[in-house]
Amino acid sequence: MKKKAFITGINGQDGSYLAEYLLEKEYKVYGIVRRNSIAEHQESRIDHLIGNGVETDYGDLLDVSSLEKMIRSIKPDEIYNIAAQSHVRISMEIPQFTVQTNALGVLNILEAYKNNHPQARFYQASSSEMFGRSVDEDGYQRETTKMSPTSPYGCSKVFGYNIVKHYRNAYKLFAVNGILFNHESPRRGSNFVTNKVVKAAVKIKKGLQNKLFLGNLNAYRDWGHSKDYVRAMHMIINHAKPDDFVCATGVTNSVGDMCNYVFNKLGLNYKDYVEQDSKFLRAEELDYLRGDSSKLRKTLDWEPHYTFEMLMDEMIEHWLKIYK
Ligand code: NAP
Ligand code: F7E
Repeated sequence: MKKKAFITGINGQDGSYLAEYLLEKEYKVYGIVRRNSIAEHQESRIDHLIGNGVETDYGDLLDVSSLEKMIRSIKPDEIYNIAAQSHVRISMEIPQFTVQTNALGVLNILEAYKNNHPQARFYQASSSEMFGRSVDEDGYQRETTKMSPTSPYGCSKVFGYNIVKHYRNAYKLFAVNGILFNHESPRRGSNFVTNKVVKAAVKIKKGLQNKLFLGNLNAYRDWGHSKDYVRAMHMIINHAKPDDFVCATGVTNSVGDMCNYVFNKLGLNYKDYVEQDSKFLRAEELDYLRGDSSKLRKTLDWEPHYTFEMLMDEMIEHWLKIYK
């Protein structure tokens, strides 16, 4: 019989790649989507999968009845809680919604899981934003690094991470955290910095835009490809014992370095086009992220297939096709 997976956030960047990956592995995939006033936007990342092994229903992490109904009727082997208000700066503009979804939402789905189908395995999308300003002496963050989040988003993810560990210990559930560093793709929302920069650079190249306004160019991020990271999610939930793992490339670049690479690739100098706009600065910035994923690499034999350059090249190709 086919294995069944239930994914929250299935129409997001990771949810859509995860659904594709699980279909390749012969899973039957179910997901919830929130109601959107423009129905055409609802499932644009997964339109090609609907009816081809993927089924969706309306639901919301804040609506426990929808979670219970899905878990009771599907009886999934694996539950992936990928849904979140995932934008860090915007979490400073909508802190209550962010915390309700990313913290209370995790508790809601854990309760629905525990009370209706505790035999399932459960994956929680935790984040390197939980580390905040903490960096180990060698310049990396890893599973043992202290958590000092610097945003409502980071704080909400710390709650989600801890409540998953608590449910694992208290109720003997197979509930795990993947602590993922930044991961991108052509499907990344275009208000995250990588896709914002690549899209703008291509438009500038094509004469469709003159300037690009950004916030802090000096922040460092460890950027990987979403496809590599959904593969890690599946490995983590299928490990012999429930445990938490960091997933990262171990390579860090500044936003300025990333602009330099992308504009250069298009034969442009980013300094001629990029300007700072204070509205993209954060009330508290997280300056430096670089992950050590040795535990994941050694235990589960994971390694990324994409380098930073391959990731950026794929995103550039994507926007070049759109703005031919
Ligand atoms: P994304 O593209 O923003 O997708 C988020 C998904 O969550 C969307 O499907 C969204 O639906 C859904 N969602 C938001 N609020 C919801 C709610 N109240 N109830 C149900 N669904 C809701 O994010 P992503 O990049 O795929 O990230 C996936 C997960 O990994 C998130 O939990 C994120 O916080 C975490 N994470 C991401 C990264 C990264 O670099 N990408 C790194 C570490 C952790 P709508 O389309 O309706 O908004
Ligand atoms: O910002 C700087 C910004 O919004 C990256 C989420 O997936 O990864 C992501 O969070 C850096 C920051 O991602 C602009 O200040 C400069 O230092 O692309 P981002 P993020 O905040 O790192 C973590 C791991 C998650 O868990 C989150 O869900 O880029 N930056 N100028 C800018 N950022 C944006 N968005 N826009 C700018 O104009």
